[in-house]
Amino acid sequence: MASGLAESASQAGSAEFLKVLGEAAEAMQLQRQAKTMAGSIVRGGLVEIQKLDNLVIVSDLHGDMESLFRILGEIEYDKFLSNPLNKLVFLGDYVDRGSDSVGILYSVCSLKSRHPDSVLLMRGNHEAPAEFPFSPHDLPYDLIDRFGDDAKMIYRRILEFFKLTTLAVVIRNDLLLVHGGLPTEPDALEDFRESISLAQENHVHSRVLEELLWNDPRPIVSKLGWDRSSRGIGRHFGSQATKRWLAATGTRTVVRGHEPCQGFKIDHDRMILTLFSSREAYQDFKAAYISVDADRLAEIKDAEDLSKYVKVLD
Ligand SMILES: [Mn+2]
Repeated sequence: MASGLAESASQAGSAEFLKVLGEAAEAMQLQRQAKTMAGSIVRGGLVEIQKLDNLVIVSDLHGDMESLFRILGEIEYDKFLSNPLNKLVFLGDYVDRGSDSVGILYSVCSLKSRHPDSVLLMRGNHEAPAEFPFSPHDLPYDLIDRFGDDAKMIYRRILEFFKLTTLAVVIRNDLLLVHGGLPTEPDALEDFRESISLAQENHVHSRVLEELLWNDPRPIVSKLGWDRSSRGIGRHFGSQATKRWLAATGTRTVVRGHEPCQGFKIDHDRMILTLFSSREAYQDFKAAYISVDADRLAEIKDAEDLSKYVKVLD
């Protein structure tokens, strides 16, 4: 079954790709309008999962089909996704760097359209609005290779789809999920639900979207609580921001992606677990995912505890 999806993902032409992208976008639009998906509240770019059976978290894929389908095989995804209270959360960065960005987009959209209650697609910095320039951004060229004259129109539809992806997920009083990191401006925390749910709409005059997508944790930062990022966009944030966001959201551990590592790494006094799920374009690093059931998740104290449920692909 997994190989059937992988095959369609690598071969789909323009019409088939647009159909699957459109179905996923429609499912996400409907959930935003209804403000709900099974066991969860949807507030624009923020999803709060209240009821959960099992959780799988997949981080940056960057066009790496082999890693994605190894993970889907290991979790027996067809069975896993048939329970609406099982959640498969992708932390974003589907595209660029690896060899099949289009195949990854097709795959995650197909999963979302077939299992809208169980699949959650988050936004990475590689799914950013056009106002945030970054590199490498190979996706437009991959689209030309794959779809020729249709590439421009398909890219526009993909950019619209990116606006519907989720910016942060709060899982019960356990986990806070973002792609990059935590916003450092204190006003973002006054009402975290509002600042995250509207971050996409407000991104021209608020830093929240940029910081969620681009920030990285660092052990030591300036007295302001942040430093300029070596990425040229986003910030390095200190453990004070992490502490405040955990307190505001009532959670114990942050899970984020964005930085290649040996599958996972732990920062900020065990408050943050960084997960990475792509290997193809990162030969010196490892790919991993998290798989944990709701009862065990309720018992974890911090990122060190959570790391027991990280599965590193060999
Ligand atoms: Mn990233």
